[in-house]
Amino acid sequence: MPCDVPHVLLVNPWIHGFAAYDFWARPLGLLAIAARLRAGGLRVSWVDCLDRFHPRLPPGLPRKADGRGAFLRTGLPTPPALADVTRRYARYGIDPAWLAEDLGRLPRPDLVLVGSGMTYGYPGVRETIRHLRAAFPGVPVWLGGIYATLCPDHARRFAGADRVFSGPAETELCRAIAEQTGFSFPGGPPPDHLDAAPWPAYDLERRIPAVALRASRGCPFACAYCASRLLEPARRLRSPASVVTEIAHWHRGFGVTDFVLYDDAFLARPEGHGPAVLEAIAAAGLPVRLHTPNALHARGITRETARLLGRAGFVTVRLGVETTDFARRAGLDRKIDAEDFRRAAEALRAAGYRPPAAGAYLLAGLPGWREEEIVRSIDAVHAAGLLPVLAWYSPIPGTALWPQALAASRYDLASDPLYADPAIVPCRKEPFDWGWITRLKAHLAA
Ligand code: B12
Repeated sequence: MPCDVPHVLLVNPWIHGFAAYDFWARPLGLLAIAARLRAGGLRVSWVDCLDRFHPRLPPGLPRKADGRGAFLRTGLPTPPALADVTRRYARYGIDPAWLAEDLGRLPRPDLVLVGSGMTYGYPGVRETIRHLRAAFPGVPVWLGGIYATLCPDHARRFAGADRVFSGPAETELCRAIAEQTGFSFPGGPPPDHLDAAPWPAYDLERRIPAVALRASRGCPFACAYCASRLLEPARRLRSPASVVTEIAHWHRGFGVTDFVLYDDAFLARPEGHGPAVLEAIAAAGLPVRLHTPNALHARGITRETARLLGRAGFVTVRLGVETTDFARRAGLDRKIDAEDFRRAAEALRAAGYRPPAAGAYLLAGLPGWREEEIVRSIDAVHAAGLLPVLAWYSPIPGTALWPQALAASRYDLASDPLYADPAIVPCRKEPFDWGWITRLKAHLAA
């Protein structure tokens, strides 16, 4: 490899927070960028602070055969802004000393790229960047990803990066790398050519517990609580053949058996796309399991699609229901109505899906929502034969619900992304009743 080829190090940062578990949380965005740079001829290295298979990890970290598992958890002092929270704060991911060792074994990079996840996890991003600077003084560190996109000003002030990119920044990033390094390289297809983009570089990982992929980008809906439009403004579809070829590649070449769909609205408009993808996966007949931790669009579940889900190998199926109080949805979303929910639940049951494999997400902690309303939704989901799964609301700047979230919170939400942590139920006024969460959990289990 000639030495004038730039060496780019990509780093998946730690998560800091009150709770984190690997529910198939794969660094899809950063690995997609790694693949693009590698295809462009750059030297690429990869370090994952969330590595659940690091050789220095003590044995016994809980793992499931389907790709999920616990991160190493190390207690940290609670940030002063969250001093009132009685839960324990932690770093999730590998020990900083192991990171330092791993970085010490790498040749000095010309550039470091750091990804970011949930906005409220940013202290983990900041700590990661601090360690990268100590290991490679003078090397530029650039930041992108979800936190960088949703809170760009905050990221510029607090993350400690030299440059912050927002949104699907593939094209801008490749141009900036060429400018920074003086190395001109093909930046790959434009982001809307989904079939032509190189597959995320999961092969850079020590072990691939599961592969996350997308059959589409963007969302046709504009729900008041969701940031999808801010992160991915355009809806674009991938061909069924491309999805199947990627699954076969990871299965046959790397022995991956578990696959996760990260689509925002799989089975949503255009109606034919999702079923065509399912048909193609089923026709390939690969012995793989698929999971949808990010939910399926319930309106797209008919008796036929439910059967197809089973034939394609979908094991864990979640519907995005949010609330079964359908009159409550005005101003929030127009995704589904009572009839859609009834039909989807009935179709899943007819196809043989049962809890806990078949579940429905319900939002909890939205501004103004009362405990008894959530309890009613839990009961309705149980009655429909599905597992209710609570998704606690995380307020996001730039979404339609943000002004109401600001008004409903006991914190100054706008002052710090830490307050977007769903684990602290930020959109409730004081005195906050922690028993609320305990009671809902007990009701879920009942
Ligand atoms: C898949 C997904 C999940 C997965 C896990 C994802 C993960 N890896 O952690 C699952 C289902 C487990 C999940 C769980 C949750 N999620 Co979620 N999730 C998503 C979803 C749908 C897609 C994220 C994704 O991977 N996108 C695909 C990749 C390709 O995009 P990307 O990472 O942004 O990368 C692109 C760019 O950002 C850029 N990029 C990335 N890195 C870098 C680096 C550099 C240097 C550069 C230049 C560019 C760059 O390039 C990439 C290609 O364009 C988003 C919504 C959305 N549409 O984005 C919500 C979203 C991120 N989730 C959200 C929430 C609320 C949650 C939960 C809290 C839900 C709950 N209450 O339980 C949990 C918390 C999980 C946790 N870790 O603690 C919120 C974010 C909240 C916040 N405050 O940040 C979002 C935005 C949805 C929403 N409500 O609007 N989630």
